[in-house]
Amino acid sequence: MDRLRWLTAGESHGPQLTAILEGCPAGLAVSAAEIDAQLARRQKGYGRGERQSIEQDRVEIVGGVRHGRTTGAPIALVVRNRDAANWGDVLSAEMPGEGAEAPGAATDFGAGAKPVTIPRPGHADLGGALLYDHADIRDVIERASARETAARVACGAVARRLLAEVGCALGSHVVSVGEVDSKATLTEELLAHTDDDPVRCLDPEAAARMRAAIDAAAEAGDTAGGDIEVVAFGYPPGVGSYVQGDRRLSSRLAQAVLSVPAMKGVEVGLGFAAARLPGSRVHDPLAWDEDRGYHRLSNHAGGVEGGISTGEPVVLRAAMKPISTLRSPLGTVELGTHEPLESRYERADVCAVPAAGIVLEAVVALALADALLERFGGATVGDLVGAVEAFAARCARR
Ligand code: EPS
Repeated sequence: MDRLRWLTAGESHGPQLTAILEGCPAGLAVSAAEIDAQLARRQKGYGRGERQSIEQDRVEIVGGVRHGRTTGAPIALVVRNRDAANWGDVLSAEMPGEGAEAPGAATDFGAGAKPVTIPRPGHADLGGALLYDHADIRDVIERASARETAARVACGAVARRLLAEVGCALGSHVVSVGEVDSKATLTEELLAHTDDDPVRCLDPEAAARMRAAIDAAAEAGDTAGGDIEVVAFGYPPGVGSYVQGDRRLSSRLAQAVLSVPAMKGVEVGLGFAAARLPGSRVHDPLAWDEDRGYHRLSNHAGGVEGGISTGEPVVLRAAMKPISTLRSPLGTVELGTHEPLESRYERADVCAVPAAGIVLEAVVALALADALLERFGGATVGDLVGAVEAFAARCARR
């Protein structure tokens, strides 16, 4: 993350999420409506909890965009937390005054002034409390919450717009939930249909069974994970490099995928399956014709060879673990007293795999845009597009 940098700040139940995206070329058409459309996609998905009925995520663009176009300055984005109104001064930056009481202190989802001292297994709770020496795990929960991903999706929406300028469009679909696998393949034509089903699965028969699996998990007080595939079509060839490990496009994409909370595995192209196949069934034969120039006859590599984009679709898969907050408790130990206890429940989703697809699209778009800008530069969108076209013309002459 060198050329296009982004940072987020804010707590799950604090006043707002804040993001700064720096390095976007000038002249890119950016609108709050387009960012809001991405934010709305992230809020949906079968298996979400009550929180999404409180939030209606909307972005405020407060820097770097003038009259609908980026200026080249850092882009500042704000997404307010509507739920903050239910948390009184629990998250306030100032010390609450004498006798101040948090509204919602009696609710079952954790809004209260009482310190949280029981770490939930699978969360950042214990590690965070020990790392930052917090006596109240609330200080960890608030920032470790996947609520933060709304800010990433806002940044990612800008990156998507930039990628569109060079003819690249990306999307995602859910390929498994628990034991249920989808047989569908995401094509460019299907990009407009990935959100038609509430589990975001393109195989209707599998989608029905995925919904049943999520219902069964909810019934059992449990949670469900799954796999998500992200595909970027039309990403220019020649981005990334083999010359240094951190320049490999594949390593940058893997880092982006694993930066999303709950992601435990990542595959590029055939991924883990490639290890079980002979080389003759893994590697993509090369070809050349007048229309397409150099190309591959298959795309098992997932659009990256030698750390360089090939021009074929970039195909990534992410494995998401089940949400760590369970209604049926697991064993834990109280912070400080060391008393063995059962874990506490704090309102959460049963399955966030469909929503995670939107977050993965955002971080992948940001990583692809960053690598693209690093390779082709550009103070303006026109500079960038011109450099991509010049490289295509150079390749066509070889
Ligand atoms: C989350 C817990 C839930 C989720 C949240 C992530 O929030 P709450 O504690 O308010 O019920 O809804 O995700 C979001 C708020 C969101 O917008 O995605 C967690 O602990 O990570």
